[in-house]
Amino acid sequence: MTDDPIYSPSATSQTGTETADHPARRGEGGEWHQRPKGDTPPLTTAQGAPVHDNQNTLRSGPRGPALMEDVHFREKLFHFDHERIPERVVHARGYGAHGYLEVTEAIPELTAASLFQKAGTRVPAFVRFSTVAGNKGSADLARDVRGFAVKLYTDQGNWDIVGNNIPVFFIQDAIKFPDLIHAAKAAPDRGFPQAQTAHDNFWDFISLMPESMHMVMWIMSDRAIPRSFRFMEGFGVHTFRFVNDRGESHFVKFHWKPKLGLQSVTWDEAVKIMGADPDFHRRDLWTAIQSGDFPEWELGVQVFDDAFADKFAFDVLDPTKLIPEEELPVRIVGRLVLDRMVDNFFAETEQVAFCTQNIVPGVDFTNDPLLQGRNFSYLDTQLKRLGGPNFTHIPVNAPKCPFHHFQQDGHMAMHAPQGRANYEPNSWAQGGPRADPEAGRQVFPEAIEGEKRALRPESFADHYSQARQFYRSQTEIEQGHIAEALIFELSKVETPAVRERVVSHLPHIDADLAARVARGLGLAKPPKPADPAREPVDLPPSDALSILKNGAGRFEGRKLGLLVTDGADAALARALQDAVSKAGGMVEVIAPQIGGVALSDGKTLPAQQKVTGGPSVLYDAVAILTSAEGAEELQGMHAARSFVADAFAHAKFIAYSPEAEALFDRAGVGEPDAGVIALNEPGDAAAFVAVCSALRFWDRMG
Ligand code: HDE
Repeated sequence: MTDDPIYSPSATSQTGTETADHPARRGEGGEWHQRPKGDTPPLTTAQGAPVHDNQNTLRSGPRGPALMEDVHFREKLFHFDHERIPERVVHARGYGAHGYLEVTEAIPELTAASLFQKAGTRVPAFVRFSTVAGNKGSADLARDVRGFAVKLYTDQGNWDIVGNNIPVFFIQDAIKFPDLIHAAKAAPDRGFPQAQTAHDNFWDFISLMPESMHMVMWIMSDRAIPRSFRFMEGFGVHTFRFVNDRGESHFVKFHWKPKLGLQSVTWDEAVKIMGADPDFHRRDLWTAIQSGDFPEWELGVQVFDDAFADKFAFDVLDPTKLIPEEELPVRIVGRLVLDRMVDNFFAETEQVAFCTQNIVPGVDFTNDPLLQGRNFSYLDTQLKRLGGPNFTHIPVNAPKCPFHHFQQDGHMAMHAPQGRANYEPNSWAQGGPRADPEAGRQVFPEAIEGEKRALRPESFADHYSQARQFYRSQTEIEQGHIAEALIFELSKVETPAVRERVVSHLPHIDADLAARVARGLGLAKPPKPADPAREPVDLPPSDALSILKNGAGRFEGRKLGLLVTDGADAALARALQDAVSKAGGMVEVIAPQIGGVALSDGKTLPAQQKVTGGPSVLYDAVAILTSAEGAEELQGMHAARSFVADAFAHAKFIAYSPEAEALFDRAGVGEPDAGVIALNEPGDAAAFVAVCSALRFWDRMG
């Protein structure tokens, strides 16, 4: 069905018309009752039979009971009743898009994977971003890890890199995953809170799991409240193996680096965005792709050998550790571009089934205990979620290369394999496929020995050193955000002993951080530090771990909120629009009415938001252009005053026309600073947009 109003909505009130006297029969009434016209296809049942009435159930007499034999009615409701499938047990809230991976550097010396043999090779990709803890309908800006799952449709089968936007994880062994997720999700007795970790169960569990401290630093940092999927990194997390065609293996960690740089929102913005636009991230991706502004990431690899692994300070199989880029640079080997939204959210984004065990020849697993557990879990979960073993028949999950196997039958089988050979070996002429030792997976013949025991390796025992390294690699502003996030979350914890137990881990990370959080919680005295399994050590700071040290340095892909009133200077408005568009950004116009405003030249500037629906938290920078009367009108509007006050509080760059100045006072904004810029003439617009590439005027928060 197209968006065009083929049917007249005015006719939707047709109810209670006796079938025999139906307007369509009488050849009158709403256009939407009429027979299909032109190329409008007839409505049919799922069996293909044309439907004769889609407004009234078949009944006995005009006010009598409905009849069982109304097959269309029964089929319609039967199908509707079964529209939902179980949501993902984690990562339920997500958004996907299509694109491709282009290899920019061939690496045949590292891997036999066909896609890496030649620079320029492109393979189709499907990516789904997600939050972990919330339900399907939760808000996008929850403080949470973001999933970054990539399915690559190669000519050797599907390869899934099911990663996150944070390079480490909470736990070291998959056996703890259900506990972690139970603790993080809504409490079982009360069914809340949802999509947040600011509650007793989560912090109780965390306080008893020192191995989670490194990840805790990441989720309390601004990484957990990204501005957009487009401005966040992705990581494969585990150490994998590359295996080349000589059977030689290297370890590898996967990275996705956003072309437009990193950017996050502040916590106060996140809280307000969740109310103003719970779909903020999905709308952002949708808008970018629909307007041809295709998001792009570089694919990077950190490749190392046994010698590096042996001398590295931590176990490379421990998923709570990363390898700093300064110690092992990331080599860029490809680019991932998302250039097409799905046709149908359910068919593709909801039904896509990522599985860590989907690898291609040339890529192999390591013994990371989390990865080993995941290799069981993903296949298992799809069976429940998608209702049977044939989920690879769903187009988004099907390989795009030829495939031949003897798996058969089961719920919803879509393929009709031919011939009698459904086993192997067989001696039939058309005997079907056979395993190919050369083309098939090259399992790295790692020598394994050891006693069969349930234990945690000693080499996984240092839980604090990398947490300290992460914290100390942040700018002061970012460190402040981590401390504030911890104070916020722990202030929602009702049990004092849990708050204190969390704080007892912090001195091993940083004494100032511990003192600040203790003060912020009003603890009478700092708790006794927890006993570390191993004393932490100081590691060199890594600039790559900070968002602000890797500032985007551009306004490209960002959004300016332009608050205007009738009579605003037309030349200024146009100059701003031009300057933003030249910088690769977008302008959204906010006006007292959605009908837009008449600018000083009498022309209408259409609006996309009414002031009450377009708070400044939705934008990266704002401009306020008014006439003298317009400024007065805005001063009387709470939403307009909040627009300015919030933009100021969130350290945004703010441009204004001289007439709008009085609004700052009324909004309670302090002394305007160097981030608040007057636009006296159209020529000032480009300079303002250039300043905006710093994204925030942090001095205001310092
Ligand atoms: Fe997942 N995870 N996970 N996970 N995970 C799922 O699979 C699991 C882990 C990640 O957009 C589930 O299809 C276990 C780490 C993403 O569809 C499930 C363990 C990382 C997605 C599952 C982990 C991830 C999932 C739920 C501990 C980052 C969403 C629905 C051993 C590297 C994929 C589903 C999508 C989804 C299990 C830990 C990333 C239940 C047992 C570490 C991005 O199979």
